[in-house]
Amino acid sequence: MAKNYDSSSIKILEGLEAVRKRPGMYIGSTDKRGMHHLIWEIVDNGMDEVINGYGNYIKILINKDGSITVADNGRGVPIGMHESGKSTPEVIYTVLHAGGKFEEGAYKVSGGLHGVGASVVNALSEWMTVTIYKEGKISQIKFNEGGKVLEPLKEIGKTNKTGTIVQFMPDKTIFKNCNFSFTTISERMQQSAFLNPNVTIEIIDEEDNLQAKYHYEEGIEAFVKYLNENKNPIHNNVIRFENEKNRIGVSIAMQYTTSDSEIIESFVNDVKTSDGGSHEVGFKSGLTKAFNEYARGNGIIKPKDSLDGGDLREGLTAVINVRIPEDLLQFEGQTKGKLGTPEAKNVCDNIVYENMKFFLEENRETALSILEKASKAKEAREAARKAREAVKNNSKNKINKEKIISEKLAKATGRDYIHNELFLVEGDSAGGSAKSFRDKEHQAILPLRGKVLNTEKASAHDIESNAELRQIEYAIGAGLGETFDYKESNYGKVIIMTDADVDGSHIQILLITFFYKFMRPLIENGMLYIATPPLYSIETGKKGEKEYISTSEDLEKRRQELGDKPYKLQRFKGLGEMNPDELYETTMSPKNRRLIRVNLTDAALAEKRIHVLMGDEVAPRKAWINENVDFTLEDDFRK
Ligand code: 1YM
Repeated sequence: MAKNYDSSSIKILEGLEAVRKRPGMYIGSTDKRGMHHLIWEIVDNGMDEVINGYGNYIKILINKDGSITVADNGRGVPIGMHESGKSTPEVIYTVLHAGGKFEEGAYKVSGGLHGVGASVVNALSEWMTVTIYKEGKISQIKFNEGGKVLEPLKEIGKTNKTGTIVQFMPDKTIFKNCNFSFTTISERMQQSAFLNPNVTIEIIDEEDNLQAKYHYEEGIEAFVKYLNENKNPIHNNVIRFENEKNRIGVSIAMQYTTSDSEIIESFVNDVKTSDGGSHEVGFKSGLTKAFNEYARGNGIIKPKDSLDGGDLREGLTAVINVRIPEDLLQFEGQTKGKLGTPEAKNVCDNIVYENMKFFLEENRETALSILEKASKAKEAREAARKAREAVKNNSKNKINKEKIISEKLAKATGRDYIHNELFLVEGDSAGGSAKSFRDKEHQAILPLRGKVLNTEKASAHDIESNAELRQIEYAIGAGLGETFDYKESNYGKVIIMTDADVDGSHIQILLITFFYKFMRPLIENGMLYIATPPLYSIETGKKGEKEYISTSEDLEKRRQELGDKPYKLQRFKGLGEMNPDELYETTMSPKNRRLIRVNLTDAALAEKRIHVLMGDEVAPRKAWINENVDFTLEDDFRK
């Protein structure tokens, strides 16, 4: 086609060019997360169609060439001419904010980051093809180079089906070194399927031969059962209620277990609110009120006493989905993961209060067992606080603690705790190296001997009787479990430093499990890190000049660059093989090191994953490892 750019198409290209110049403004970032955002944008359009009652099926393919295909069986994107003289699909996929559903006042149900839609995906793709089944015809339009029309909309066949298929190839010049992750996609799609009981979502990874299919008739009730799969419920039926007040719809499913954690997963218009917000606040206050009134009314506590909300939520797993019309919608926080809408608080409070009061009256046995659990939680909390005070005030204990850690721990001398770092080092030999060459003011070293205890099922008592974990607890000095207070930590960063092999990874997982279970606020506040030691060093030409390389891909690249030039390659089988100064320069020095921050984006998933990885059942662990762990690197070491 002869390209004849009129003024409107110049405007369009300028719009798409703006997206390419500052992709972060539209999709958050250009890393792996941003690249997955492209999929969510397209899937959201298909989900909206299903939520509006058209179609019931969404399929996502990770193709062998690295492109993504998303298909639905809805009405199909409109194929008529737009008033601009272009086809409607051309407008939808090239004009920012195009389409009826993006117009102001519209009710965008499953919102993306900014609800910017399909044209942003097109702008950030090498090519995109849209195939539409509608009105007896199969129509197709093709774009390339970030949204330029390659072939305008044309009929390519006949059909009696309806639906939309979008295939796109993310632009590699924008998303460098990114791959799509089957796990990331299927976890998110499973969540969508829980929230939308009508839909079936299938994910197929053609590259790695993986597939998953989600459909939950029971909706969020099935979500709660899924989250509680590895726990022991204290009542059989999931508590479930739904209501609407002041145009705000509230849907809740919850169940108590014997576990001591609290899991609340909340959503607004199907979008996860990771940082909670007014709906969660209302949920909690309504729940606390209902339980306290019931407990007082039935003589379980004295009229003037009250049970603490935190104690009443011990062992609770709840899923909250709130529907709020656009004009009331308000998000807060840097990542917009917190609901601000003030009206949602009272609505949730009222609905939860009324329904829970009714439930408790009708289910006396369940009410009593939850209240008994809450009183136990309260007692345990008070006992722990007293014990902690006692330990603090007991000088003999202090001396004992000192003795336990002084033998192993090389302390930092700096008094500014936030700037101090604790290295947990695999093995005495690497520990020795790290002790001899470090920044003594800010870096403390605690060597660990071999594998630490698997704490998946451990109690605080088990920790106290385990020398290794007790050393970690005392070195950090901020308590354990209930009594842990991250503000009292002796270190601003705790850094796990292990060999880059299978055993090292295992030790990392064991330690992360320990911190997750007993010092979770340390992770929540971004204080836990993993060090990344190099795998190779290369010496070329000048003596003493070494470069360090941390992946086998980088090594291959460097080798090709070097060609015939002579070089000396060293492979580090472990931290212990490095000289102390080498270990410091590559892995510990803030100048050169690369630390991975351990984060908890999703507490419920983290807990499930830790159970899968550290629990008794072998089959789910095997499946997870096969899917997510690439052993080829480690295998190299065994040759
Ligand atoms: C794989 C992605 O985009 N499906 C899809 C999109 C639309 C419709 C149906 C649709 C919507 C409407 C009417 C309407 C879109 N329409 C528009 C626009 N799947 C996918 N399926 N008819 C069909 O909202 O009124 C944008 S997307 F702009 F036409 F409204």
